Amino acid sequence: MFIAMAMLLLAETPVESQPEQVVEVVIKNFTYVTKQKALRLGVPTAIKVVNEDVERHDFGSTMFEGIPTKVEQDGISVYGRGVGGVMLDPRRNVVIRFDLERPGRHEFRCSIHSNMKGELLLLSVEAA
Ligand SMILES: [Cu+2]
Repeated sequence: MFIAMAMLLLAETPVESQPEQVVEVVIKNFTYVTKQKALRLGVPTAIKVVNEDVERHDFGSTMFEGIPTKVEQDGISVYGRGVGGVMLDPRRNVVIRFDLERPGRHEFRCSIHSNMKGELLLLSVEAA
């Protein structure tokens, strides 16, 4: 099974001028490998996707639907709403920037290799 699970913890308190929070997704041997730390809602978020394989892969997800998203690579940014995903040639990487607004379960998958799937679980954490 090529499933990578990521648990992303979200605090409910919005914080202004928060530095960007980063999620790394490495694609290696037809698997999504994620490194994650606790994330907060309403804070600028960057997903860095690195394709270490010699195959082309996709990072596709509905998690960006309807929210302003910026895709950056080699000094070029593509921005807008309704980003469906990003295709990565071998050995390429990309940064996807957006603001986390919706807690919940967000699946991502490779449209080229149907057995490649991963999931980001965005949990809204109540302050004690
Ligand atoms: Cu793939």
